[in-house]
Amino acid sequence: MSDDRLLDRLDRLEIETPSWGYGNSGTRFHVYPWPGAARTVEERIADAALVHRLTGCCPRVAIHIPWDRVEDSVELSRLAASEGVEIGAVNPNLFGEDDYRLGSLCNPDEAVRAKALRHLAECIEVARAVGSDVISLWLADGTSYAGQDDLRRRYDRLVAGLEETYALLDPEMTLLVEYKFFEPAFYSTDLPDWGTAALLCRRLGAQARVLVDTGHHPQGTNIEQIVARLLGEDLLGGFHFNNRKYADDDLIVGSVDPFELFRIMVELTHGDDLDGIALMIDQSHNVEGKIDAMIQSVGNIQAAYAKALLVDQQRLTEAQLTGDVLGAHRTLVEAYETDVRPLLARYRERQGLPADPVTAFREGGHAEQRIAERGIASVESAYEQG
Ligand code: LRH
Ligand code: MN
Repeated sequence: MSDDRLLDRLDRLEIETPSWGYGNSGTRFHVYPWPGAARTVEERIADAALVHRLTGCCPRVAIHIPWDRVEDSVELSRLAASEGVEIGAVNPNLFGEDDYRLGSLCNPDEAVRAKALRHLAECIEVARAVGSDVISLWLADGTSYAGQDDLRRRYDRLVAGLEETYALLDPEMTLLVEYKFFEPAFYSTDLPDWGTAALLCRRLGAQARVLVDTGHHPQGTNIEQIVARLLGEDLLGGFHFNNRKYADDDLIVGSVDPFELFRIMVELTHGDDLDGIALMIDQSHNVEGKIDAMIQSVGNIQAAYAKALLVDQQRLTEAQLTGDVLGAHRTLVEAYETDVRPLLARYRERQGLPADPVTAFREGGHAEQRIAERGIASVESAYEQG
């Protein structure tokens, strides 16, 4: 692919950042407060807007309800617009309340299921108010002991709950269905894998699509093959990019296995463009600064995307069709081993962006300004809240 075509593709690459990636977050052991970290939805949007100004490719910020709930959602979208970004996917939260101990849509208690549906209806209303057409749904629902509940009855409840939710969507809305193989449930998860998510999306209809969170698979899973399958079935709706070494670690995307991220991008770039596929980041920055970690993440995605676009598809296909195993593999690795930093610097230069956005953030006084304005917000981990 010519550099110009590649630069055009980079110009069109859009990455959505998560509001929850800008605030203090941690593990059940401790939450280490970061100086100047965002404390309110307004500050989270302001930080997302700064990331967009420095990278040029993050025009939307995903919100999570109730973490980002406000009185006037229309006002929130106006605030975002005044900062130069839009509100992206609206993420319901059906795990952060006592009532959801035994699940939300899959809960044996009908009253709890009804409560969950009311929350989903509220999130669809918020999406309408902020001008978003994406509801991004993850369910923590599951069981922790064999026999705790009937696995088929839970699935039937899940289907019924999702069908009621789907019926509430406006025609232009998309319901992203996110799966995860375990945690916080430790015996069965009601939406554990891509197959279950795909079956549900097929059952619901064309507005339902599968969301692949790169941290939600058992070790050794071939995620790019899942991506290829979902693309082939026109069921892929989007990604929650992050990286993990062990479980759902939510580390910086590409920080543990950049070759895996590249392989995923190779499948994504098979087609002509990424229309209709939401590229979103879903991370929690427990020991590092939030904003520069997000900018680093965006850069890692851009680099993997650029390398994937450099794959000599014709040579690759020839090698594959003639059974030249090593030749095919080397064609892929050649693109992966290409240094795309000069190309990304040209892309940024063309867009009037800083050549190295992380350095621009670090040397731009942005962190110091936020510490002066916001100080250090104290937070307690799950254990400390007692
Ligand atoms: C669950 C998950 C989901 C979000 C949450 C913040 O592990 O990936 O996407 O709601 O993280
Ligand atoms: Mn996720």
